[in-house]
Amino acid sequence: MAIERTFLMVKPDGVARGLVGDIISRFERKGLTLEQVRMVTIDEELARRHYAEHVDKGFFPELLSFITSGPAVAMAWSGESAVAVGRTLMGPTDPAVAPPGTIRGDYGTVVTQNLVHGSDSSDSATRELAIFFP
Ligand code: DAT
Ligand code: MG
Repeated sequence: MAIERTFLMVKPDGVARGLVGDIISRFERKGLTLEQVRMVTIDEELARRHYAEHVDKGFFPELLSFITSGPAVAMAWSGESAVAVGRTLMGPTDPAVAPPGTIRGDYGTVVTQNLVHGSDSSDSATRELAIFFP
């Protein structure tokens, strides 16, 4: 048992589709606590820092184009096992195979436009929170 912080973000597709309230509500109803929130339009430099582990991947150009395409909602959340809880509510990376009941499973069909980002470990959370909430 440990209170953790995690970085969650509604990506540009989620904002454009009017799903910010639904997505925030899911994390709230689960029992996580919203600590900080801000809208941010991610530029290339920020995208390369946030997605540093992916810059050399074949899909990075598409990811870059998508993540910089409009405003996103960056958030700091806290709670018991917040990192794992956030990932569970998001669902697997590819919405096509994400189960119903998860954010990606309920709202997406393609891997690039998968609605949400969530830290995948406590170390990632620390790194990502420092980028978006310095
Ligand atoms: P996650 O967002 O579930 O942590 P990730 O860190 O592996 O997934 O990848 C970051 C984002 O990059 C992901 O949300 C969508 C995109 N992506 C990942 N794998 C991809 C692939 N094979 N093709 C296209 N986009 C991909
Ligand atoms: Mg990831």
